[in-house]
Amino acid sequence: MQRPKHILFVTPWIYDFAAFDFWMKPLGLLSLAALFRDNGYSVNYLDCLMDHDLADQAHRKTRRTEHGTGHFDKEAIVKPAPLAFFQRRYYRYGIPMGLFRRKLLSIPPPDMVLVTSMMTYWYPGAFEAIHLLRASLPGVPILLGGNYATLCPDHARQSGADRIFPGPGEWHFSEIIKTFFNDRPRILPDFDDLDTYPRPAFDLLGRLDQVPLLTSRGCPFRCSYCASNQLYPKFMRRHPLRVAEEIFDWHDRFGVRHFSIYDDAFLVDPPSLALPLLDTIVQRKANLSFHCPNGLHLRQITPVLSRMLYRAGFRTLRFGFETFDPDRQATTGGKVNNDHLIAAVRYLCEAGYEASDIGVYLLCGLPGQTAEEIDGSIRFVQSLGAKPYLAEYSPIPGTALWPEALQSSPYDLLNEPLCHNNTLLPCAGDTLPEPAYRELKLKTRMSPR
Ligand code: B12
Ligand code: SF4
Repeated sequence: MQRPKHILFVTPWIYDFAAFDFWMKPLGLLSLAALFRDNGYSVNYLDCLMDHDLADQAHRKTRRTEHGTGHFDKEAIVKPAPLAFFQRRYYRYGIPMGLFRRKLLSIPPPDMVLVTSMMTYWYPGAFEAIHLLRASLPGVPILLGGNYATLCPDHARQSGADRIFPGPGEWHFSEIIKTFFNDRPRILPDFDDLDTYPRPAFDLLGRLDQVPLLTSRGCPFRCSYCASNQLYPKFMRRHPLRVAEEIFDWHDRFGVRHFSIYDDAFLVDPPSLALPLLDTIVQRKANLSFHCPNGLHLRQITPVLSRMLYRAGFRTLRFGFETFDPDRQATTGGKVNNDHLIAAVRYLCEAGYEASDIGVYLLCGLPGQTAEEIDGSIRFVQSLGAKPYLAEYSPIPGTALWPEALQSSPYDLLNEPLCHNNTLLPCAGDTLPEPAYRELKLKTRMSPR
């Protein structure tokens, strides 16, 4: 009998001015690993961001929280030429190069490597990983996918990968194994039914401090600054009971107590997903904690939903509010208005949350946005006792706001994804000068009145 083909999955380093592990795990890449494994392939995982091997952690300088966040190890590096002008240090976040090479040698030689990518402006990490893999594994096909490959496919063709695969990897699975191994799939999900997709192979990470959940793909809204619809044109959800089964399975088999929610639209239409799911979690009395680093929708918050979120253990709440300016709320997609925020804070507090537990994302640096607008939004959030967080705008190719982003930015957004980096505030013009931005950032840290 033929030995099963070995497939290696790689999460690259992050090259950036700042990066923090805010419940970050390679959910998409490990979903593909699960699909390969279900089809009889043997799979391995190499994480450039973190060493998951407990026996090999002596080099680590950074600590992690017990709920699954923490700093990455990092090394200061020379800025790439397009960012040389920017007065901040630039880092490679993740494990040392030497450890990467050692780990690569310690696993069975792969027959194929799949590299993922997340932010468009993190591509140097993917390029570096591909370069090193190519040098160590001559002749082995290296494939690149993920958000960068989906949003900047032409640029990604310079990565050195043999092929790039934009969009959900599941859609390409048959083609990949046919092209490279002349194989045919034994098991394929029904692409229109998320309940048939395999669960991400997080077991490959070893000890699990937290597990991210994806109960849906896409979003029914169409906000002008957001990539959700390009990445997942159709809004699809899982059955709440399948999600509950997944949660309790991670808990029962791996002792996981902390979960993060990666959905773009977790709370949309609560009776069809959130309410039955929360109800099942409450019934189990399993003492779990849930964290929502990716913003939740405010307009769905009702007294009932607030109580259920509280009782089910939703501890880290972040909502996408973006601005208190009604005109901008309307022109960017109309997902929320000020009354939604006022009502949500009231209901959540009545349910048991402290107002300061309620994190509210505010977009900062949109084309034409003024410091006064952002200041007003911060004050509005603080006047309710909630906690504002600035989300610096990263322009994304293909979004409705992209043409305006190109016009407003002094940088070459079109040809150089490094310039999408939100730290640059690439589309903030004279209406948001750097000192004003720094002052606003400080204001978000002041205690609410
Ligand atoms: C969860 C999330 C986060 C998490 C972290 C997640 C993580 N794993 O690292 C948190 C909350 C921390 C986060 C933070 C930010 N995020 Co974010 N995030 C997301 C989100 C919602 C989901 C990502 C995800 O896991 N998707 C689900 C899985 C299934 O998809 P996937 O990983 O892409 O994998 C699939 C395919 O890509 C493909 N695939 C993947 N790899 C490979 C490899 C091969 C070989 C193949 C064939 C296929 C393939 O197949 C997979 C399965 O279908 C996306 C939006 C989205 N819907 O994707 C935004 C998104 C990526 N984030 C974005 C932004 C702007 C940010 C922030 C900058 C926000 C801010 N202003 O502060 C920060 C930056 C963080 C930092 N500097 O450290 C933007 C991207 C911007 C850009 N220019 O690239 C996105 C697209 C959201 C948006 N509004 O448009 N984010
Ligand atoms: S509601 Fe959120 S996820 Fe949906 S399109 Fe708007 S910003 Fe994107």
